[in-house]
Amino acid sequence: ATGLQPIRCRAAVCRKPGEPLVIEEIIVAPPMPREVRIRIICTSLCHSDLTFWKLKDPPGIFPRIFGHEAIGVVESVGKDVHEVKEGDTVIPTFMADCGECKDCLSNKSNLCTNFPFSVSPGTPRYGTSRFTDLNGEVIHHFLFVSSFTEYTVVDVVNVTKVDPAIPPNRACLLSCGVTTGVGATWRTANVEKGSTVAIFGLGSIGLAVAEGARICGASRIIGIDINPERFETAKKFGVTEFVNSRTLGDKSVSQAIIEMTDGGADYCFECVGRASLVEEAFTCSRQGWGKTIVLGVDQPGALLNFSSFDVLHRGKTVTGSLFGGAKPKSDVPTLVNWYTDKKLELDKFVTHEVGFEDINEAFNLLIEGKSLRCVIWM
Ligand code: CXF
Ligand code: ZN
Repeated sequence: ATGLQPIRCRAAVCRKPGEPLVIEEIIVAPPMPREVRIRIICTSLCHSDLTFWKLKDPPGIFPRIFGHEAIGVVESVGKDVHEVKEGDTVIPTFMADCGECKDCLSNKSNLCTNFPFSVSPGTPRYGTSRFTDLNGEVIHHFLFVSSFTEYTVVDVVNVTKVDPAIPPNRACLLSCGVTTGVGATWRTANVEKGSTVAIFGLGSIGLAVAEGARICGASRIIGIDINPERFETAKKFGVTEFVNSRTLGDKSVSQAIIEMTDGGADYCFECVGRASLVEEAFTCSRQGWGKTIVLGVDQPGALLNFSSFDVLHRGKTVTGSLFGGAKPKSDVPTLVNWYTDKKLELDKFVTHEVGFEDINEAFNLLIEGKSLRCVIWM
């Protein structure tokens, strides 16, 4: 370990929105108090990286190091870090778990009050950057993780120690996408055995919801998408029925689902990020106990439109599920155990693996819809 010295290493820097990443040498400052410096083993590409990589406004958050789904080894720790030590294998998460606030102490919430989630360009505790280029220019962080670099600095509230025995190219998926989808069924919705589940959007998050629903013992898992090719893949994730929303004619998706389920689905998950789809999901959730869980990210300021009648007279619920409602420091290790016990399948999510120098290929595969998860090895 280099202790409290700056490290010079390679990073895939995004200089301008939407432009290919450039692998360059950067300087990574030592961790500040309560921070840890991590050597990234591997990272995978999540759709949120694409969303923010493309984003032209608000301006001023470039150059930036993206990546937030990863696993690594602690290289050094800052002052007052007792939870992890040099050599520990850790999973960084964009959600914090301070373990001390009202939310972290409650089993009902994963929304840390002391370190709330935001898309800040800096670290959570200081709001500053640990990255500079060789000209001394600041490079910004992303989602408190920034994993497209050989070394990164993450606050101790954003790292979870895990069993180093788990293969890193599987464990990294628990850093964002798979935990979000599986957590949404297990932690947010609490899907019971025998339930009927409807999933809007069969990308990685929708498929992780299907995996979670299968684990929870749902008996019907209905996948809704515009791309019929996705159904073949979805079958491997436990999806039992498919609705192509493009070929329904005059019927709306919700009408189709209500007919298929004799009154509506018990749990509806929106995994696309479009307000109109949340409304469709809400409409086809069953009266009395139907729950709609919002996972997709719409434009900031997007409003949801549904009737107060449906809430009051029909007893329906809508809820969000950031990181699947999972608490990083306790739930991520549980999911690691589920993988080891062969209860949770992770292998099928990894469709591609590339070396760090081919990181732009991982972007292209996801943009073209060819990959679910592409692991990038450092
Ligand atoms: C997302 C969650 C919602 C806001 C943007 C980031 N997380 C990870 O992909
Ligand atoms: Zn993500």
